This record gives sequence, C-alpha cells and structure tokens, in this order.
Amino acid sequence: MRVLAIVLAGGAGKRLMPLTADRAKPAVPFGGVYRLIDFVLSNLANAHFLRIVVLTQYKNHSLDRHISRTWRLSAMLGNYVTPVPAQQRLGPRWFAGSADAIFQNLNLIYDERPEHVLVFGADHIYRMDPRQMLDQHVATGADVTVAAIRQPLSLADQFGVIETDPTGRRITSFREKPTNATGLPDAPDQIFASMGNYIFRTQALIEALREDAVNPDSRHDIGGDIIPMFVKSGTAYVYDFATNVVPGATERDRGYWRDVGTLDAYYEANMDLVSVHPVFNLYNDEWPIYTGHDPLPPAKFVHNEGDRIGRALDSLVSPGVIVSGGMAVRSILSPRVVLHSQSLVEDSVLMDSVTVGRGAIVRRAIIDKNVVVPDGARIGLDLEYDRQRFTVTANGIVVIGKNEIIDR
Ligand code: ADQ
Repeated sequence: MRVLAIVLAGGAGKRLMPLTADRAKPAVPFGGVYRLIDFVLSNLANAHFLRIVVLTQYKNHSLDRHISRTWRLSAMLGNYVTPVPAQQRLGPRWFAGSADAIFQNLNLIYDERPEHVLVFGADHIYRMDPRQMLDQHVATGADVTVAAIRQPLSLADQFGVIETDPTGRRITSFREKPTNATGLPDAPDQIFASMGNYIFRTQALIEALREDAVNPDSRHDIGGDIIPMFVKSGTAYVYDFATNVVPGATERDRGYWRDVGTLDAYYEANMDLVSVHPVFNLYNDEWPIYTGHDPLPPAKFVHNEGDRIGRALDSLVSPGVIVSGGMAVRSILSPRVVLHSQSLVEDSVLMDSVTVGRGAIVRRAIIDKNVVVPDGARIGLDLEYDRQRFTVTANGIVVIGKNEIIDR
C-alpha cells in the first residue's frame, strides 16, 4: 500500500524557551545523543514507512542539518526523509497553522500518490508501531484516524479531547484544548487525548484542506479545524494507543508517551531515562531509536589530583565526555561535556559541550549547549538568586540558555 508520512515540525515551541531560542522544538536535544524528532522518525522507519517529508518553518537550520546528516535513507530504493522548509509556494506568507502547512505542500502528496497519508507530530517521546494504526484505519474505512491516549483531566486544555460512541471507535466530539472538559464515563479524572498523530485517506484529506483553505473563519489547524470537519461527517475514528504492541517493549515502558511541550515535562522525561529501572527503555534493539552525532572518542573518567575520582552514578554519559575528578549523579551528560575536579552535578541535564568548573555545584538544572559554569559556581541551590539571572520553572528547575555567560 502506498503511504506517505508527513511529520509536522514547524511549531515554535514557545513554552520550551530558552531551549528553543535558536532551534525548532523538534531539534531540541534529548537524552544526551538524541533530538526530539528522532523518536517519531524511528517509529516510522522501524515500521518501514520510509517515504517521509518533514515540514519545517521556524528556526529550521539545526533541524535541517540534523535530518540531512542523520536520516539518509537509500534513495536507490525510493526511500527518503526530506526536510521541506516553508517556501511560500502560494504567495508571500508563512504557514498559518498545521493544516495550512500541508495545504501549501499538497504537491508533495500529488507527486507521491499515496493511498493514505500519515501526519505525525514531531515532539513526543514514545515508541509506537504505526502499522497497527494503519491496519485499523483501513479496516474501519475511516477518512481519518486519530491516535489517542488517556491523560489526566487536569491537562485537558493542552490537548485535543476526544469523545466516542459506545463502541469506543467512532469519534463523536473533538474539541481542541477545551477549558471545560469532563472526564471519561469509566474514569472521571481522565480524558481521551489526541496524540497529534493522524492517518488520512488521501482524497479525503485533500478535499478537507481545500475546503478549509477558503474558510475565512478557520485558523487552519488540524486539531482545531480539520478533525472537527470529519467528526461532523461521521468518518473520524480513534486509535487507542494502549492497544499498540511494540516488539521488545518491557512491562514498564509499554504505553509510555510524553508530550514534552513544557520545560518541566521535558525535564521529567529526561529523568525517566536515568532512573534505575528506566520507565523508557533506550536499550530495546527490536525497536531502536536512531540518531547521529559527530564521531567522538569514548567517554573518559579521570582520577584527578591523587584523591578525586571522576564518577557518574545513575547517569547517561555520552561519547566525548570527560569526567575529570568531578561527579555526576542522576544526570544526563551530552557529548563533549567536561566536569572538572571536585564539581558535583545532580539531577541535571547538561547539553553538548557544557563545561562545569572546579568545585562548582549544579543541582536540578537544564544547561544548554556551550555554557561554561565557572569554578566554584552554585546553580540550583539558591532559587531566589537563580530566578534573577536564569529561567526557573514552576517545579524549581533552573534552565540556562545556550551560550549564556554565568557569574559565580
Ligand atoms: P499542539 O502540539 O499544541 O497540539 P501545534 O502547535 O499545532 O499543536 O503542533 C502540532 C505539531 O505540528 C507539532 O509537531 C508542531 O511542531 C507542528 N506545527 C505547528 N505549527 C506548524 C506549522 N505552521 N507548520 C508545520 N508544523 C507545525 C497538537 C494537537 C492536539 C494534540 C496535541 C498532542 O493539535 O490536538 O492533543 O498535539 O500533543
């Protein structure tokens, strides 16, 4: 069956600032060596959906570079992962919303002539076999199938909220980020949330996008505008993510899905990787998460100045790291991080090339690329002080943007 996958990677990711100051949200590094977009692309690739266009718009340079360096499929077999920047094909305007992004790129669909189009979001951490969703989509004859997962009612205003008929399959109501949602009949404190992954029958998608494009009242958003059109005509179905079976999944990480749209959610999802029995298992080689990075030497631990042993406990340590007489606990050290003597890094995420100076202490922090933490500095110990100079989240995580200069 001919299938084209479109990955939506054009969102601004404002709630992840400062991590999205210079890069699109799907390009935000995660788990040391990954970028957020690697998760959806790995799911598609593992399912052999190998014709993929990635629609980009906002600060797309590092995303384009990552995709073109890492995601090189065999052109000889007709496979590709192609980043497509907003090109203003239809006049001098950027994409108005996710539906407009596809509308402006309909030529990609005409070129490929798929029977079904997968439209997947680019910024979630999960494993999913999309073939099982496609099977259901084809079996029900749906015009659109929306993947969904149960989430707490309190988060309803962050998601598309789905209600179904008694069979649990056909969608009877889809409301984008409602502020007055009610819980599910069998679980009043939960909602059925759209995961932002859709499969469309191609012709139905094209017709809906054309109709939407000339609707002056539309915000041209897939969740807000396109899905409700199909709900009205009774041709929208839900795919329950809880039924998805991924090869090699463990008891603990089956059904794992995280929307990392906020800094706190992003931090927690990183910490899920370092917990002693990780809730998300990176070692599933039956459904690998692919990525790419520069060729770097192995991580090195140095016993410094006679008595200081470089150590890392319950941590992920990437290639090119040097732990020179410092110590990392429950942390993620991305490529080229250096911890100098007597430094201590706890419960933190350090991105590429961060250096932590002699005797410095870093606690519950996210530190973006290239930041130099000076000798003896204290981060995450006095949140009042940190609030004056950095971003501090609702949960008290200190976030330091790329290239920021830190005073002691
Ligand atoms: P949000 O993620 O808030 O909710 P949106 O900001 O439209 O919705 O982003 C969806 C995806 O499209 C993201 O991957 C984003 O990067 C991309 N995107 C956004 N604007 C774009 C544009 N102009 N061009 C290209 N790509 C763009 C969505 C759904 C909800 C659902 C949540 C699940 O709308 O119904 O519950 O995802 O997280």
